[in-house]
Amino acid sequence: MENNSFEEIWNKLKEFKKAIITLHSGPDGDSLGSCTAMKYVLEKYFNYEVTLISHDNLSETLKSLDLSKEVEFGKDILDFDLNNFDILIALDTGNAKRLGKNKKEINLPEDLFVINIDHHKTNEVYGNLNYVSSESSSTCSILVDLFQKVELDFDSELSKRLLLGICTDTGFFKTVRAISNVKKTFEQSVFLINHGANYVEDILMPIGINLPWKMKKYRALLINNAKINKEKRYCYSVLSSKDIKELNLNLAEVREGVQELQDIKNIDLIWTLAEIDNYIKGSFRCKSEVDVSKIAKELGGGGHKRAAAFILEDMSLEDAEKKVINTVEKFI
Ligand SMILES: [Mn+2]
Repeated sequence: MENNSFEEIWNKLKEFKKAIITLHSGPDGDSLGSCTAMKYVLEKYFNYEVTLISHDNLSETLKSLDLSKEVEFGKDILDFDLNNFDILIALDTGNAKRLGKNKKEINLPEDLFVINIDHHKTNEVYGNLNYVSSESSSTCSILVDLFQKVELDFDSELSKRLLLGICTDTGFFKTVRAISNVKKTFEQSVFLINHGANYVEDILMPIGINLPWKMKKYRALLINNAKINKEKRYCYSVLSSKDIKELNLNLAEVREGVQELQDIKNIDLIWTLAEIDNYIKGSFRCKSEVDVSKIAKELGGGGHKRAAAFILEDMSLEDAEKKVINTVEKFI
């Protein structure tokens, strides 16, 4: 399906006044960066009234940013009467069921206008206007393109918010996913720094090199629990709900773990399985040409070619482990 143009999206945004925006489930830096950047622009240029919510908490690290104070936590979009809003802006959310709380089903009111901007390859194109670019490093990167296209004046606050998403979604310029777009990722970062974002003070010090001890322990546990198949070049690690409760990790923090395994020599494909209350969250990363969004899709999830995720329900951790190995081996 064709994308709508940036002009169409921008002109549509001008028509409205009252928006609801939610971070996606288990929100990350790109979700926080893109949602707060969009809020900032709508308020500053179009006098919008923006309700910005997140059902799930951020990681301890992201929560410590001042930016997080703009978000009302613990609220889902379905806790609101959506008829009270002109527009829902979905950012960094490939599937409408991941808007806010992870849901089994979602039926949005038919007269609620939806704009969907995202970089997940498996985006289900559920908006009235859609812009999906799986080549982009992050949703923040797409917003840089959009705001440049309409010749917006980038100030330091906007630049900082957008740089947050680019840095975190590329794992600080390390994620293999960004290789197709390395030059653009760096160019956009320099552009944002030239427009007032302070990489060291705003991003690197508070997030890049500021991990809570529990996150380091989580990473150590992932390594200790890891199983490696040298011949098939994959590695995975499984965490029980007991492990996760002992470390006091929320969903956003659990989602950050998989990157710990992605730099192992002679391993192409990695995944983690984490038991969270009544479901199992799985995350893939890949360095080879295997498209993990396809594997995740077969397991009921989705994502990017080199980074994808899924949820398994009504299954023991042991059964989930077998099911994922069987599915992976069909693709490699
Ligand atoms: Mn993203």
